[in-house]
Amino acid sequence: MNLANKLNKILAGDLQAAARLMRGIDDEVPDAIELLESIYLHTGRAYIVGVTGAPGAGKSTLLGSLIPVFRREKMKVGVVAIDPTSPFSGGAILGDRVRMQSQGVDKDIFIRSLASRGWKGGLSRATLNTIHVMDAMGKDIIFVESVGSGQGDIDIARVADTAIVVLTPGMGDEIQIMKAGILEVADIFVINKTDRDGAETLRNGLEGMLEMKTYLPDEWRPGIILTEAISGKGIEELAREVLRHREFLISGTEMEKRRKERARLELMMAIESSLLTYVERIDRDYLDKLVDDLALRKTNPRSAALKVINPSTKQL
Ligand SMILES: Nc1nc2c(ncn2[C@@H]2O[C@H](COP(=O)(O)OP(=O)(O)OP(=O)(O)O)[C@@H](O)[C@H]2O)c(=O)[nH]1
Ligand SMILES: [Mg+2]
Repeated sequence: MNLANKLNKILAGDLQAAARLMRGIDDEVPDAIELLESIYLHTGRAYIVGVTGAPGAGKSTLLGSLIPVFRREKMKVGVVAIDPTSPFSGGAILGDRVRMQSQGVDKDIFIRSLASRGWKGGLSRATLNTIHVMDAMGKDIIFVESVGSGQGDIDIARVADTAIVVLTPGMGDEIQIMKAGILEVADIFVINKTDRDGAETLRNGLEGMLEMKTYLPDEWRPGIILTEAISGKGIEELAREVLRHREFLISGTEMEKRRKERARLELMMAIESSLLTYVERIDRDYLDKLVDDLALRKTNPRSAALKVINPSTKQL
């Protein structure tokens, strides 16, 4: 099958074609990479919601209840679950949960789990690629579930249109909030497991922290939504808050700003990986010659490096 055919299948939302492409991308099959490149031009339509929080905070359970709300609105849903930490709450379980809720297989929900192997807390290339494929497939909304790990949260928030941070009462969350700097990145705070003690204390603590920050009249002030994911309490309200934030982004310049930020991040990541690939391919004999020149003090390391990166560079 040629590239155009494969592309059309993805754009038509073909699940098998998408799964095959994602496997191909994982294995770095050249055809898959080429297809991914052409897909990019058809992305940018999906709304991306990041859901982050400590392991076991209830992110998957929340999504299990939240997704049906969007499905009722006929929105097509994609879910990327990064690094399911426990075997009990991994992507497969999330899949089961969503299927349970939607009574049978719903082909308009596409879930994919990604391991964070070799990923140092930042945003992985695989996450972005998976988002792009789902976006091209015509998903209206894509949820990205990831475990909060300090700096990592910030990166997920950078690619999300709406960043949801899930907290639970009684775990010293106030300190966690301060430490991870999530106050800066959250668009919506969820206090889940409100059936447990301490939800009000946590809400007050959070409110107190939000009050310390001054918000301009046209600036978004993060809302705090109380939920009980297992029973579905607060879920409708959370869905409304997501849509309200989307309206806020669209009505001003914020959406464009976020999308540009994401494009910039992707460009920088692509430059980095291209450079790495380039460095790996440098002719070893040429390198040896430069090493000899250096050893004989015929040149200096910086000039030699510039010569490798850009052979037309004159001696600086
Ligand atoms: N009591 C109570 N338990 C909940 C609630 N929401 C989720 N849980 C439970 O908390 C546990 C963890 O829930 P998950 O949804 O798997 O949490 P997670 O944040 O996705 O976990 P990881 O993906 O491992 O980080 C499960 O046993 C859930 O049933 C809630 O509102 N109240
Ligand atoms: Mg989970």
